[in-house]
Amino acid sequence: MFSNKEEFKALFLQRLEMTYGKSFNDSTKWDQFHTLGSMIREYISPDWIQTNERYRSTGTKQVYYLSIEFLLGRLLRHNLMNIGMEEVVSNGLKELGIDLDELEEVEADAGLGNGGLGRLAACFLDSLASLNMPGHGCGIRYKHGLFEQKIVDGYQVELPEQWLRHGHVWEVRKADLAINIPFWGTVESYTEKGGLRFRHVDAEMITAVPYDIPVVGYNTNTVNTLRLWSAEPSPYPINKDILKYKRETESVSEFLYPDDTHDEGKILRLKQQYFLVSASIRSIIRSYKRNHASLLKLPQYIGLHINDTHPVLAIPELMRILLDEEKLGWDQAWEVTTKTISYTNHTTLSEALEKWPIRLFQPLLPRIYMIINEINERFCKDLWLRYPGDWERIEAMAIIAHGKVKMAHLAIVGSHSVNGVAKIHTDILKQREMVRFFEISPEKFNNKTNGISHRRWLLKANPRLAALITETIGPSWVGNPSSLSHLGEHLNDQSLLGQMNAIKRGNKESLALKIKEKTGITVDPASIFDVQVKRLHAYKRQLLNILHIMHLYKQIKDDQSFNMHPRTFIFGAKASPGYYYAKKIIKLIHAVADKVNHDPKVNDKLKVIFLENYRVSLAEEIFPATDISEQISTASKEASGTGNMKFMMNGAVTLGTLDGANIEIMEKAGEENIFVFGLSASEVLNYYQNGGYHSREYYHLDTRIRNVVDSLGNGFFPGVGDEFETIYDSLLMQNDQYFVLRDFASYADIHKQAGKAYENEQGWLKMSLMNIAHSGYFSSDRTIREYADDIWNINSSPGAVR
Ligand code: 26Q
Repeated sequence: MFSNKEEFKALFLQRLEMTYGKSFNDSTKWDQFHTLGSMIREYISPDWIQTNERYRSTGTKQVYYLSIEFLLGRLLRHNLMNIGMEEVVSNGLKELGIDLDELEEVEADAGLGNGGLGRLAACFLDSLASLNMPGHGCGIRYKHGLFEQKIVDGYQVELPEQWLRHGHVWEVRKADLAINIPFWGTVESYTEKGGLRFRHVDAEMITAVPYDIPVVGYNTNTVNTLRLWSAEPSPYPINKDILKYKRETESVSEFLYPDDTHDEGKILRLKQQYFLVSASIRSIIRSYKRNHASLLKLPQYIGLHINDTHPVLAIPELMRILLDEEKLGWDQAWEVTTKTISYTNHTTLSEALEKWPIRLFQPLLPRIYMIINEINERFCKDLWLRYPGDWERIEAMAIIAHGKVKMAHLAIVGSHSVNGVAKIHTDILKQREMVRFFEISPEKFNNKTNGISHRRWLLKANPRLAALITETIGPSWVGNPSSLSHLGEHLNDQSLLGQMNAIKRGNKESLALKIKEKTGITVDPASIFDVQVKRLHAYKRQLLNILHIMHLYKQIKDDQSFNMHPRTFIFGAKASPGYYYAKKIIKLIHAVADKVNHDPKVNDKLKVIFLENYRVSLAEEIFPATDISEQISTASKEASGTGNMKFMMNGAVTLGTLDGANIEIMEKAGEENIFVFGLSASEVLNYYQNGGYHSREYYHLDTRIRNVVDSLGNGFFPGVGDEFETIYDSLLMQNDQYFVLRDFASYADIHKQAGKAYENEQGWLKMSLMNIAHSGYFSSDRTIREYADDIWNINSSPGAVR
């Protein structure tokens, strides 16, 4: 391969010309990107082989993280950085007249996820490999990732995303490892050695073809695998029109479902779930059997982790293999299954809890349904022994009830570990949402507060800040992010604070350029960059943010003496295509932006920006340029949040509610280094339980609220008719479910405080520094170590030093 700049250049030129049959001078950016990518992939290959060989020969336990989403983003820069070749390559390319930064932009984001849950899976893969831990990902190779968002006239329009148009340079297709997955058909019983057995017959087969992506650890020779399955027609006879069959088959891995809560109960989604789970587990067991004689020892060597309930069919599928193919008895199979499987819950929103109607489920997956039925009957019998006569409880806890399969119940019953993703979230699971399950198996429940890859979100996304940190406290934080805390010893280092300030300013200038290029609007890098980027959801309360901006606008207009530090409010958010209310909020943000940004009277004080098509690569430019991080969900609703951690690590100060991991951010950073407002989770839950909230009272009593709410419908926005009636109604007619008006005053107050604090530059920089210094806890390395120790029981397994 290559080990220095000259070798790199020579090989690069040779490869480019041989692959594309054109001279370097005629090559496109894309030819260059692809050449470089394939060189890096090959560079990684020997370590990839070695890693697999090491895991096999040492017989170490391996974990498979099953997830319907992996939101990887781009891999070029990340892989270069991890293998330690960024400088060699960047300098080599420069001498050829190529800018690595520009080449990086050619790569399409692998956007195979909706938001937090999918990005968490990607950060976990990075940490597993970087910690030399035997852990791999299993997912679906969607032909189209999350839709591309365009804004037309203030409305969201969705376009199919096209990340595979030029091929994915990191993947390796493994057609020889394809697996056929059966759907539909019936279950036949037969007897064998005197026992009753079952087999699935007359099924329609779909072939799952794996594409492997190497997951390269940072500064190590561990390379794990992300295996993504693609659906293709199988070579089996079929009973229907062949074109119809082809279309139906390929549709299984065509699109990622663009919804991050609502369970629509679509059969294709269920097909995707079984497709992922069955292909993954069959392939895992196939390779396990090459090295082990008995399936009874499976939990000693294999862990299967399910990312939310989406892959919960792993439980009945593993049972099916153990019962029908390996001929184990029920009790043995059940013990192996529950000891192998662990489950993470990511939400307490009831509309997000998956429930599948039996009438859809049973015909599609007849044998799997039978097994779930048996699991349910045995579980209900146990409950009956424990709570004799307590029908209400048994009905509420059953896995199958009222014509539906409850996936969360199956996940809890069929696994040995159930974890929430932040302390408060786990407490809510234990004390409320899953309290009855906690009562019967308290030992299963545990918390694993989320984390983020500090390598992607600080080292890669904010290289200048990373370099300054290294200059200040040495390089150890990269391997051990908790030593970022040493920054705290430099709180009074004027020169450090000054440099931090300059770096933030530089990052804001870059973002300002991007904003100009994308929207045509000029923003002032000296203004406070106040940012809310995340999926659009009522509970995340982008509405509270925009109503408050309307209030500021009115204040600036109405009160000549009103003074505040200039602010640039930045939004980025995709709404699920069918989520009418969320789309109205996007329109509202644009309507306000339109008015504010074109009013010269306020323009030295206020700008509102909506950045289209929020995604990982855009996020990498936003976090480093942010002053204030808006984390304003209705308390109790956001399970954890991970954007909050990315902002913190880049020196933004959180302005938020005591929800999700914000609480832990406050504990780490210190109460004086975060701006907290609003109802607490227990106050919110109390209102839900006992009533007592009347949004109209707040509307009538607070003129600020009345003013902004009225302007939703009184022609305040030129050209907008009864556009925002739904929003108005949600606040006043439907009693404001998410307590927007209840928290408004407190939100406005805390904004005032934050603005004042920003005026004290030294003070602000110190807050910022303290946030960075205490962000090490939120590295996904810490999270993964906790999963490894408490749930998976796996060890670091480093290779020999090269
Ligand atoms: C379910 C059924 C049908 C179609 C789609 C879905 C679906 C898809 C995605 C349901 C939920 C999701 C994603 C949820 C998610 O991202 N949750 C977030 O997980 C983060 C990581 O733990 C947390 O930080 C966030 O608080 C949580 O909202």
